Amino acid sequence: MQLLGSFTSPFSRKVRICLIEKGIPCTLVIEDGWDINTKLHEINPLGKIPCLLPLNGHPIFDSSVIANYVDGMSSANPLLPQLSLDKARVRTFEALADGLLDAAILARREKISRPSVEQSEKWIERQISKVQASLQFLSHSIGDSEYCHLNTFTIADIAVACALDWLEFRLPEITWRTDYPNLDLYFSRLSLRPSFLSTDPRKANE
Ligand SMILES: N[C@@H](CCC(=O)N[C@@H](CS)C(=O)NCC(=O)O)C(=O)O
Repeated sequence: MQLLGSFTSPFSRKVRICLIEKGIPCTLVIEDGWDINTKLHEINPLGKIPCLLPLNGHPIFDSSVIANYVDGMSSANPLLPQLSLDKARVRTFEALADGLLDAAILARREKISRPSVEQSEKWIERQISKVQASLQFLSHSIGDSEYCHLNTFTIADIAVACALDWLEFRLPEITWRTDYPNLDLYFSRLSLRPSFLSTDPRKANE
C-alpha cells in the first residue's frame, strides 16, 4: 500500500500517525499538492494530499476517509469508539481540527503565494478568526482532560494535535500555547507518543 503525501502536510501526518498507531505498513510517496505538474492530479481530481493507494482498488482520498478505512483494517488499537453518538463526537473534533487547518492553510497561502498588492487582509482576517474561534472551542471542550473524548486516545486527538503542531510550525504568530495553557499541556503529553515524534515535520530532513 502507498500513501501519496508529504512530511510537512498536516493531513498527511494525521494519516501517517493512524497507520503507525494501527501497526499497518505503508510506503510514503512524496507528492506536492501545490504543484500542478504532478501525477497526483490524475489520481485525485482535487489535487490534494494525502491520497491512499491500496494494493488492489481505487484511490482513497480525504484524510478523514482514509483514517476511517485504516481504522477498519485491523481491530488493534481502535481509533474510533463503537457507539454511534461517541463516534459522532470524536468525528466532530476531527472535523473541527481539519476545518481549523483548512482556514489556517488558506490564510498562509494568501500570504506566501500572492504578491502583497493582491493579498486581501480581510480574507486573511476572516480565516484567522475561524482559527482563533476553533482554538477557543477546543480549549473549552478539552479542559484538563488528557484526551478529547471518553478519556481514550482516538482519531480526534490525532487530528487536533496535528493541527496544533502545524500552527506552531507554520504560523507561530498564533500563540496558542500561551493563550491556552491547557492545550499546551494536552499537546505536550500527546507529542511524546512515538507516532508523533517520528512524524515531526521539523525532523523531515534529518
Ligand atoms: N480535506 C482534505 C484536505 C487536504 C489538503 O488540503 N491538503 C493540502 C496539503 S496540506 C493540499 O494538497 N493542497 C493542495 C490544493 O489545495 O491544491 C483532507 O483532509 O485530506
